[in-house]
Amino acid sequence: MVRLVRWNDLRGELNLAADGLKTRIAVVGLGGAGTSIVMVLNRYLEDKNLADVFVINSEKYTEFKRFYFYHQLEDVIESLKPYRYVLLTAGLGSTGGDLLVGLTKRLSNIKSIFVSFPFSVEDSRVKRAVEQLNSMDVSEIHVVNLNFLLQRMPNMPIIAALEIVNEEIVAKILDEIFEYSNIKNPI
Ligand SMILES: Nc1nc2c(ncn2[C@@H]2O[C@H](COP(=O)(O)OP(=O)(O)OP(=O)(O)O)[C@@H](O)[C@H]2O)c(=O)[nH]1
Ligand SMILES: [Mg+2]
Repeated sequence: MVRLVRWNDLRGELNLAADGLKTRIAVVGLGGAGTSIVMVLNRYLEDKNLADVFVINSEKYTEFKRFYFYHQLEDVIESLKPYRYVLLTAGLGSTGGDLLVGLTKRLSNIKSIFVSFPFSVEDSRVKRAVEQLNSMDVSEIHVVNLNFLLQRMPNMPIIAALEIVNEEIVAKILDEIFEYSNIKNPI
């Protein structure tokens, strides 16, 4: 007996993006925080053909297939133009945040943005983060306020708490990747 399945389910089983084999989603991590976030994302994506991960940073601490230094911004913009959906992630108040804002002004395919808002003690970063948020004209901006960490996990070392935040941001990014791919989130 031949088993007929719904196309969306078959596409999911085969790990295909919505319009065939070509990946149409790019996720870009900018700066130190953005890089840490996409490193977690890479662990979940493995080599599934669901999204292409880009990294833009001043230093390269590990091997990435699509790595760009800050001065290569024009190259990364050209590489991102063909994608249907581009998702950006960074810690605001930083160089990575400035570059993220820059990308929103240069690309018309940015679908959503995932950022963290700095701790109150990071004085100058807070001011810069507010400016960065105010200067973006993107409807889907998801912000994690790092100050809530102090209430939620007051006794946790900061590095461990940030790792949990990064996992939460990645979960949201994965939700969107699956939504755009028309695949039920299996995770
Ligand atoms: N979500 C998240 N936020 C982080 C993490 N590490 C730092 N941050 C926050 O992100 C802000 C920016 O830090 P980085 O991303 O390292 O900054 P950068 O883009 O490398 O740029 P500069 O340090 O300004 O040169 C910090 O001030 C923290 O508020 C992380 O692992 N995850
Ligand atoms: Mg840094």
